[in-house]
Amino acid sequence: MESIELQPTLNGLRGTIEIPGDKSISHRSVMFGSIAQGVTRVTNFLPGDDCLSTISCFRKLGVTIEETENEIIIYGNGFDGLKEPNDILDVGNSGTTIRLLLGILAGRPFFSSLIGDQSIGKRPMTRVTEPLKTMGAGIDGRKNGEFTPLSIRGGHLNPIHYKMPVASAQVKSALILAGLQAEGESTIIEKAESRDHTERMIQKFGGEIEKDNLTITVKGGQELIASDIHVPGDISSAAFFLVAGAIVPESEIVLKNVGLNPTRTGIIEIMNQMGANLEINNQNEDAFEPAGNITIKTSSLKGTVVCGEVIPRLIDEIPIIALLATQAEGTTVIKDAAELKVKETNRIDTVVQELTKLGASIEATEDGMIIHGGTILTGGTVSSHGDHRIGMMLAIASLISKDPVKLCDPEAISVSYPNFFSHLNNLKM
Ligand code: SPQ
Repeated sequence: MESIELQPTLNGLRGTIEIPGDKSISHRSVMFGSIAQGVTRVTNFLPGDDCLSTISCFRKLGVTIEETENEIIIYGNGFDGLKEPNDILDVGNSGTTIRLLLGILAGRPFFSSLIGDQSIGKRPMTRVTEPLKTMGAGIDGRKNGEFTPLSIRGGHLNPIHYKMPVASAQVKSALILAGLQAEGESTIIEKAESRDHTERMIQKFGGEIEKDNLTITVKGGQELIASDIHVPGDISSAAFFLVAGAIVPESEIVLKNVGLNPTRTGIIEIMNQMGANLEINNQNEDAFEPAGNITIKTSSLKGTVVCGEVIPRLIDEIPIIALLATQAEGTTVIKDAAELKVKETNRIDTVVQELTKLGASIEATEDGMIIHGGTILTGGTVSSHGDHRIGMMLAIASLISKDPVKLCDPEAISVSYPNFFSHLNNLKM
């Protein structure tokens, strides 16, 4: 399917959506299931393309993984159960897969080679490969290991004491996964707090990790024990319907089972700041990963400033926050978000380019964007540029545009939300 024609909605959006499993937690459940001892059963696993790439890589590393209708079953044999792959590990479009996998492979005494799609080929890997090389891993790749294809020969690792130059859960997680295999205790100092699913999962699998503000300490040589995982819904997927409910007149949507880990809830804080009519209920106190239901109703919104420590806690929601801001009264400024330039696309450029095509008043800055609100969006031809989050943001924009929107490359959406369009259509009155 090269393009899809999307019609504006004539009535409000109404109904309930069961939000699909969290992508970050689904990846990690396969990874931890593979390096733990025993059988891990994962329910509500996200069957998006990215998480399927993770399963495929671990199968090539010798792990038996069964996929049934309701669960993923992983037969882990500890770090030592991983075997030298006789095929290239293809991570597809998934930055999380390649960066966390590098952390695991850094401590494995064998050779692996890794590739991904065109977008992965442009994303920086030195942020992970350099500290892993310092620990003792042998890594090479295009442009001195900056880009894929990459090769890695792991082995004995020294612990690392590392002050991270970027706020990135992927870099942090790769170093924690290497640290688990190192001889001694590693310390990683974050630049700002990023999603902590890896830390939570280590504890869930019986391991130990300490956190003191931005400093994380992990001991090497720990044995992890299999644990069943129920993956909460992905707040990054819920974000598209939170914004849809807020900007489409006469709407009321209930989003069920949304992950509410505080390191991911920046979108809720910003929407509240903008005046969204949003309510959280049935929140569970799950120590592993909290979740709850969110009700969103059509809202009267005002512009805001999005910057500082909240940025890593909503980094993937910035494209949809930009759309939200086009419908708020006044100006919204997003800054401190230069990391957007190294996602599946340069998300500052693609958001500004595609929303401008729909008539938004939006400009790019060095580390974010400025959006003048209160604009009526027109229709037109736009593209996801192969980026799932851009594709979903544009599909939500089509709901409030005056004329139809032709969305090119919509299939990218299956990376994180395979049934996005059926969920959207079910809400239309
Ligand atoms: O996996 P990938 O391709 O990097 O996915 C993205 C996304 O939009 O789904 C980023 F493009 O999410 C990252 C997120 O931006 C997932 C992630 C994780 O699971 O650890 C962490 C964030 O990336 P980073 O570089 O800030 O660590």
